Amino acid sequence: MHTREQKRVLITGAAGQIGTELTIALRERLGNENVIGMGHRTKAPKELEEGPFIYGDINDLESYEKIVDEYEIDTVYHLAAILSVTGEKNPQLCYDVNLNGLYNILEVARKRDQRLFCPSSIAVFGNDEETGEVVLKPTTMYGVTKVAGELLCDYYYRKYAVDVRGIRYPGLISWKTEPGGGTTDYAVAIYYEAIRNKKYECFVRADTKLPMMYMSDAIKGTLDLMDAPLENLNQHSDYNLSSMSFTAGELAESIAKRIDGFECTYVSDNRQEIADSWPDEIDDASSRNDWNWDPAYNLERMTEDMLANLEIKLKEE
Ligand code: NAD
Ligand code: AKB
Repeated sequence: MHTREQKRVLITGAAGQIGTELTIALRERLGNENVIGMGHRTKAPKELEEGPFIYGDINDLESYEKIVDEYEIDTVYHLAAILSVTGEKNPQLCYDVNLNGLYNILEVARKRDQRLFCPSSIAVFGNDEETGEVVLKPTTMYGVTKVAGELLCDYYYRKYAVDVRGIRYPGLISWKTEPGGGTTDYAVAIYYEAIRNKKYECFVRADTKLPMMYMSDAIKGTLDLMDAPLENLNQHSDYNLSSMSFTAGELAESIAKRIDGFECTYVSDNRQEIADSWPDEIDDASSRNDWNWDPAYNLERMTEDMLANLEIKLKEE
């Protein structure tokens, strides 16, 4: 079975950190009118005004089905979710959106033979209490929903042949749309504060090391996985993806090299515990082997690009 062409695409969570940039990238490929952004409560970003942008709730099955049928959607990039920090504040909402919402997306895809992209996260991992090894035993509700979501997606592939694919993204760093509700958000906020105030108070310790990735690599990975021939894939919803790992202290140093007088201080809060439960590196050999994953950015290249783009963006605000 080969990979089917995408003609009419829906992106849930289109106003979010990844959704904004993925919508732009897909519109460049398929044409503005063929890529429908779906927001929930967040206002549509200016960059998405060129094409259709509608509002919907993935937990409202009937209205979601209407949207999919009205626009004759054949592929869904399902980015709507509740992230780790918000998930710990409201575990019930996190479960509802990340699992009941995903179930709706999968059921609609099964009945209409749609292709799906459903991302996961490094949050699926946790440390085994006895051995200290990194295992699929997350301690956050977000992580629990992400592991269960991967299993649910793989079930739909095996049982119903729904072509659903997914990546375990690391913490994503970008300048177009600010992240919110995540543990890795400090790695974006630090750039904004470095430019605005030359100082940042980081909510994890300086030695906290996590896998991270620049948004343009994440978008490239997403498109490459969706383009890959189905027969090349040995996994479906749980591809590890990595490009760089650094400590909060190393991130601050890479900024201080470029912004004279920048100072970062560190005051851990409850987000430290979440960060400590995640691995500091992940092995992405299967993505490299199965669909030629090859990231372009390291920490220094990313910092150059982030600062250059944010300087312009913040001047215009
Ligand atoms: P985001 O929080 O920026 O955007 C998610 C969007 O989902 C929000 O705009 C929100 O309005 C929408 N949403 C929430 N509830 C909804 C509902 N009931 N119906 C419809 N929409 C709803 O998230 P993001 O960072 O762009 O993440 C997108 C996906 O990538 C998620 O699955 C997330 O778990 C995954 N991911 C993100 C990162 C990262 O660093 N950004 C890392 C790993 C995995
Ligand atoms: C979060 O911190 O919750 C996300 C993620 C790594 O999944 N950025």
